[in-house]
Amino acid sequence: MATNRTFTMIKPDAVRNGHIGAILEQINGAGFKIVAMKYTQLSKEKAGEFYAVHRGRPFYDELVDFMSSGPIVAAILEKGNAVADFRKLIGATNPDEADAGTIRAKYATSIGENAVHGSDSDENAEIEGSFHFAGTEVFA
Ligand code: DAT
Ligand code: MG
Repeated sequence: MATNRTFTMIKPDAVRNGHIGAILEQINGAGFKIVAMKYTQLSKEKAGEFYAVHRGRPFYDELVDFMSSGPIVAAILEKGNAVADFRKLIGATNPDEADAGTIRAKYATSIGENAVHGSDSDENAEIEGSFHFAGTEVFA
């Protein structure tokens, strides 16, 4: 994946709360093009694998339970400076610390259930995109 791509998930809380449409509109409005997208649900095993870097941290089990608790929207997004610009668009991990107007400030309910995922590096964007999508499911 090129460095102008990032990976996102609309998490189960935001899906349950009816925010898929508003979040996708904000993502498109900020200039991101959707090059891959699916509505799916992670098994506990898949969620654990996706967040393996956090294994052993006190919130890991809760995170895995939450991320497998309902459907998500997974997508690969394209834009110049995608990773950094998308992290700016979603705001801080803890919604209490997220800038006003960011997706997490508007739609997250807590630090654990924070509405959206955004990759933290080009390398992880590539790994995470490939985790969810086959090459034939990505439309440049
Ligand atoms: P981010 O999602 O902003 O990249 P992260 O990679 O540090 O944040 O953590 C991954 C997810 O784990 C995060 O979106 C929500 C959960 N999490 C992180 N820190 C937490 C904490 N202190 N308490 C509960 N959940 C937490
Ligand atoms: Mg992270």
